[in-house]
Amino acid sequence: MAQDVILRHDWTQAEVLALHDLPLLDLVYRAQSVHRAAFGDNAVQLCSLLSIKTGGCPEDCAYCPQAARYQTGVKAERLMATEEVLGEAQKARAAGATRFCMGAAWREVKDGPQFDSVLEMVRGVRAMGMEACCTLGMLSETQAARLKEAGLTAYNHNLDTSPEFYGEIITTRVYNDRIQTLSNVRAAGISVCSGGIIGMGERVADRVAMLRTLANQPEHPESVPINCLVRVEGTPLATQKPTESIDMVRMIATARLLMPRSMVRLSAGRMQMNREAQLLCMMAGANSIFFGDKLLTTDNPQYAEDMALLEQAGVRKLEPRLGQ
Ligand code: SAM
Ligand code: DTB
Ligand code: SF4
Repeated sequence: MAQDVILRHDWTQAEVLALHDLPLLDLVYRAQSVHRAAFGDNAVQLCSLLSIKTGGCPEDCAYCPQAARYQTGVKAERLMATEEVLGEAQKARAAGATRFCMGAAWREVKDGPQFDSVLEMVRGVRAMGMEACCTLGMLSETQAARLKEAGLTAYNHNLDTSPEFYGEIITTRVYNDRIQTLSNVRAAGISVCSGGIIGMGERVADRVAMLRTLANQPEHPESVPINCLVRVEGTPLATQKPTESIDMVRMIATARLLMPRSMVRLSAGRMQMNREAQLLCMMAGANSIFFGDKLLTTDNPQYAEDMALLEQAGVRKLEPRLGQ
């Protein structure tokens, strides 16, 4: 049974750093205790991700293979046709997905036929009985309201890193633009999905500041994706040194302690992690993964491998949380 947990929005940097830097097994133990209190068990949500509009993005996010300015081999494509997207959604549902996330390599949403198509896709996904999530870049309050009206469950918009380090990674927008979009999403009554990436050359203080910023929002994001940088050739971050899996575990556990009731998603970077490391992330409070052979443009573990891992560990798959 889920028990009461305390939700705080006034974390200090020192408090969060102290949690993050606990001896690893103490940290994981505490995170798992909070996780059990908040969720009752260790079920994992299976989410499916589809790039509905790939590449050609005008932004300069240093990690991203879809930025037009980097030569990464990702071809710019047009927005996929609605029927094609819904066909993929159907397949994802048959494979066990409870949430279908659609990503577009846009700086921001523009009103017009393309946005109208996205609204149709959202309606179609909801009609299949799955949660629908979009990540389309910046969004106005009116656009958020239209997505809500179409039935959108959640909107993904990552803070990516700390306010201090942000300018080292992206120069074509500012941190506050991200916060503003999150607030527009919230105002429309859509669930917020927001997290970040580690392994971009940031300091531990930046990782901690990012988690603190997320937790100190007026409401915790309902979903917090923690990504490990996928180092893609052609991007400025291609030569970063690989991230230790243990660093992912620390981030996930700290996110779980700060935001007890949020879904914490072990997102990009699973290709570099062995099965044990992934299970340790789940022990630390990760209760959601993207499954399917591709994320947006990069590889993800094979479906059969993921199913075998969950089966072997006896991890239950979460049912959809519709109506949120
Ligand atoms: N264009 C929209 C935006 O930036 O909000 C939506 C799509 S964008 C690809 C979604 C998120 O994917 C980014 O915010 C970033 O956190 C994550 N991402 C992109 N490239 C990544 C990489 N190479 N490794 C890890 N995460 C990545
Ligand atoms: C998130 O935080 N991670 C996902 C999802 N939200 C949209 C995207 C990961 C992308 C990894 C690089 C790629 O496949 O292009
Ligand atoms: Fe564009 Fe999003 Fe990639 Fe940045 S992360 S370059 S905004 S697709």
